[in-house]
Amino acid sequence: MSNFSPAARALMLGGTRPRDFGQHLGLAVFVLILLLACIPGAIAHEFKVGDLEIGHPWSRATPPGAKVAGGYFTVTNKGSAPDRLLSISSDISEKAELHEMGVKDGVMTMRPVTGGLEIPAGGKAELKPGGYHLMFVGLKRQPKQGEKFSATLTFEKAGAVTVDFAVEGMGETGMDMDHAD
Ligand SMILES: [Cu+2]
Repeated sequence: MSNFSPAARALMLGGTRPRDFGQHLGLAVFVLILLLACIPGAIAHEFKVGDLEIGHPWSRATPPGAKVAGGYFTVTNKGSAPDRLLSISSDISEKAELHEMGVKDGVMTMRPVTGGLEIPAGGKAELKPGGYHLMFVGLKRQPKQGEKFSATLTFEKAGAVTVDFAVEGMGETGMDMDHAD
């Protein structure tokens, strides 16, 4: 053993370099997780009303002159009875509707949902691009990336709650389309 250089010995013993690298990588990941945990507002924001949790409401910046903007979030129902999203209102638009998007005869369409959206007991409803979503119709101004605007969601059982929609970039999903109303 004493005939080998320290480097060679280290290599034979399994090497310290790869292990050091692994430790540093682990530390870097740990620090990154800490950093993300310290700025929850940038990652997710959440609102509660009754048994419902509304996760990360977000919208998208719109081009000048746009008349509508989408709204997306998840609703988790921690209760033992189903609830229902009945109506939405916001100062940013004349009115706000609940819409459903789907493909019919190969054409992407969206239509207002009547009767509200059910949030099953112990389950969740997801409003996202390409599926159920809110539509802020008759925009009074264009939502700008990086800002937040508030909207009030009214549920059948849990009642009303005002949440902040975080405005993200314009091309956030690549699913921009004309509104068919
Ligand atoms: Cu729509």
